Amino acid sequence: MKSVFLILLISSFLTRASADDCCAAPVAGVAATGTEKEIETAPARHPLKGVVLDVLAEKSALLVKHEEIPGVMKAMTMLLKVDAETLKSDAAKKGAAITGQLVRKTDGWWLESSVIAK
Ligand SMILES: [Cu+2]
Repeated sequence: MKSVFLILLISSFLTRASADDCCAAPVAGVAATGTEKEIETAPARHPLKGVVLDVLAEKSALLVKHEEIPGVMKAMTMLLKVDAETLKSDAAKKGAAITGQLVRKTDGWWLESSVIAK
């Protein structure tokens, strides 16, 4: 019983740690003063290059392995929310090499204007 609790504790910690890796240190100004309101009024857009590893239609999201985005994120694999139109497009296919705009919104990271990389 005790070990089950410990595993839960560790896994929740790990989940948090990886989320922090991804989302804690974006633009300096946002990190320093970040309220949700500020992020909402001025969503920065960051060019992203990556490969679609999976399509999670039920979550309206793509699992994307993206290159480093200087000053925003190291190279990593993460879930990115996309709109319904993108979800139906060629950019939402497993193995597709894509480019797009990474945008941080109050509900998480979005990939916008995503197209097949040329
Ligand atoms: Cu990322």
